[in-house]
This record gives sequence, C-alpha cells and structure tokens, in this order.
Amino acid sequence: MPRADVERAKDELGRQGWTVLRKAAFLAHGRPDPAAVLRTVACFGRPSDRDGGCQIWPVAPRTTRAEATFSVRTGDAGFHTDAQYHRRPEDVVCLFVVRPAAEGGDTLLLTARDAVAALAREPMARPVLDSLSRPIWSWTPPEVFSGPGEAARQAPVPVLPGDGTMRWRRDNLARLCPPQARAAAVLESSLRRAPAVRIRQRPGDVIVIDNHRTLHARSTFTDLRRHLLRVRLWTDS
Ligand SMILES: O=C(O)CCC(=O)C(=O)O
Ligand SMILES: [Fe+2]
Repeated sequence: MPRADVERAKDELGRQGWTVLRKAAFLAHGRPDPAAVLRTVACFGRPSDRDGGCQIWPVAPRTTRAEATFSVRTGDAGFHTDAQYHRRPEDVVCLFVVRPAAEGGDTLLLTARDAVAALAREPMARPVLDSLSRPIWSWTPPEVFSGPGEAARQAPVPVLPGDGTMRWRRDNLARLCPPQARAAAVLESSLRRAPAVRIRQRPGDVIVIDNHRTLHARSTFTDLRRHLLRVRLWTDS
C-alpha cells in the first residue's frame, strides 16, 4: 500500500475508530494471498494467533446452527467487540472481504460513544449505565476456541469502564443475575436503534476496526459462498 494511503487510514482509524481500505491488493484471481494479507495488517499492528492458533482466521459459513459462533455460521451477528472473553482483547480487528454474500452480510459499525449516547436516551438509562460500569460481566469463549487451556473463567470486568472503551457480546455472556439480564436487554435494544454506519462489502475491501472503541455487527445473509478473513492485531499504543 502506498505510504500516504497507510497514513491516511491510520489517521482515520485513530480519529473515527474504524476505516475501510478499498481495492487492497490481497487477492490473486479472486483467491486470498496470505503473504499479502499479512503485509497489509503489518501497517496497523502485530497479528495475534491466540485463538485457534493461526493469525488469519476464515470467516466462512460451515453451519446454519444458530448457537454456533459468528465466523462459522450464516445469519446476522449482533453488535459486539471481539475477544471480549479474554482479560485483554486485541486492539484492532481487520476483516478482509474475499467474496461478499450475494445479498446481505453487510458490516455495521457503531462507536462506543454513539452506543452510550443511544443508551442514555432509554427511559431506564441510569441503572443500566450503572450496572454496565461495574466489574460484574464475563463471557464464555466460543466452543471452536475452547481448548483445555481456556477452561479458566475470566475475572468479571465492566462493559463500560468509563474511559471511552467498551466490550460487549450478547450471546456468550456468562452468569447473569436478573438485574444484569435486564440491563443487557436494554443495551441490546438501544444498540438496535442506534445510528450505525453500514458498509456494503466489495471484494478487496479491508475493514479495520478499533476493537476497544467501535462495535461491529453484520446483517443477515444465507449465501454459503460468502468468504472473509479475520485478523486481530496488537498495537504498541
Ligand atoms: O462476518 C462478519 O462480517 C463479521 C464476523 C465477526 O464479527 C466475527 O467473526 O467476530
Ligand atoms: Fe467480530
């Protein structure tokens, strides 16, 4: 990638919490070139291989089971941050679009700031914000990643620690007491109403997301040929 484009993308990622590279050169005759993928991500950080033991993880449907994790099934994915079940989630998530779904499968992006603003407009906002800011939340790793080493439970953390960051994923929350379940439901419904950015994917797109400051989601799809690659990154900041 030309240096000026890298600088522009990094600047936008810093200011806005996400950026999209169009027509990135990681496809050769429609097939992804892993070396080119790794060269692209190197502009933004160091790839993590912590979950699944590989740096480049395929996001391609193998099942329609609703309980399966997002990367292996069709259908929609609610707003979330990645690796929320780890003590320290990776800093950046990159989604490389190899082949978009024939219909749907769009990426939706929502900054933590806009998510909190949407939540603040809910009638029961105060107790919900209070609950989300307490260190009482934990998540279970998806079964595709839960090897023997993952059995240890995460120490509970806040969803909103108060520093502009957020960690969230509805479907694998662990141990919810009734007030927490209510708070989770209010947050989820406010996320559905919040003003998100919609990215219609094209082959060659790279969607680069600040995993602490921006939630991502995807609209529903059924096309079994949809194919993305996901790389999570550590940055030095
Ligand atoms: O399929 C997508 O567009 C995103 C998948 C995703 O967010 C994930 O696997 O964590
Ligand atoms: Fe994700």
